[in-house]
Amino acid sequence: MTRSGFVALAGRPNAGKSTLVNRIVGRKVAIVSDKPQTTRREIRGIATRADWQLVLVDLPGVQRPRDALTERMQSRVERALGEADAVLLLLNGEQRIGPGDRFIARAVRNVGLPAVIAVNKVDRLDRARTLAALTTAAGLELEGEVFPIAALTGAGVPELEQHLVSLLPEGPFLYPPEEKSDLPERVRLAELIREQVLLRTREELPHAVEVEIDDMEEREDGLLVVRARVWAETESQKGILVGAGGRMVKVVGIAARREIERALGRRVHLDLSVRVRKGWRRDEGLLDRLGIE
Ligand SMILES: Nc1nc2c(ncn2[C@@H]2O[C@H](COP(=O)(O)OP(=O)(O)OP(=O)(O)O)[C@@H](O)[C@H]2O)c(=O)[nH]1
Ligand SMILES: [Mg+2]
Repeated sequence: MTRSGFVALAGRPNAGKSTLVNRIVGRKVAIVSDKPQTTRREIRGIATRADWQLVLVDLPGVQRPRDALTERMQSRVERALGEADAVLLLLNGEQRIGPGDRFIARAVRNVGLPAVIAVNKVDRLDRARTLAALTTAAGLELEGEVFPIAALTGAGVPELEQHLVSLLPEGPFLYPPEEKSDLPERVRLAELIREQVLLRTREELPHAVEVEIDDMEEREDGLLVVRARVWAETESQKGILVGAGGRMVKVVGIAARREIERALGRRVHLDLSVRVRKGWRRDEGLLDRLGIE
């Protein structure tokens, strides 16, 4: 008999949720950055072995909603908790437990699902600090085991994975075994471009950027032409994204093209343009089109 089911991955922004999903799935299904609120959509990462299928629901980091974008991110988290078989609360071992963690712990208690806590980034902690982090994690009063892990290096991840699998109900696989993620291809590629923008921007800009694939066209010589739009909210943001003499958009384009070529396993021509769309984060129609629901 096989086991399969959904584990919702909750935690504050930057805890390392997407890094963990990529580690368990064994492929980059969710983009990662050192900026908070990197993940905007719910992304399902699917790990399949001979007798189990674990679907990890990578959620946006929980925080206080500020606009239509963050409101959608928040309600996505609540809905996902309602649909999961278990919840994994990921804590950043480098930080103290804060109101954000308590808020999530309370939400998890309220849905009454089996819960697991993982204290992440223990590669950055010595033994004493790791033990202290595990003790404070236990103080969140969630019933369930606590695991020390480093999603980045993989330390402790196999033990956590086995435990999560043991919480899944018996049943048939939910996705074809070769499927790794549920994101439409265009969104996956747009995210790879956004990741390159995040790597190179600071402060408000990472939050102000969204990427949309306009068009994908196969040329006769077999080259795939991808046209994408990078949205900014203001002209000055656009100026930064384009860069002096167009240097920034060029560097982003080259790096993103490499990522896209790796993801698709084929040669690609990437055509990037930067556009301004004032207040896109409050534009419900655009958010719908971008698949942020
Ligand atoms: N040292 C160390 N860094 C880590 C580890 N896991 C994740 N990180 C780093 O932490 C940062 C945030 O990682 P993400 O996976 O994007 O975090 P997230 O929880 O998905 O963040 P949001 O999508 O914003 O909610 C990145 O710079 C990662 O490289 C870890 O185990 N050790
Ligand atoms: Mg994330």
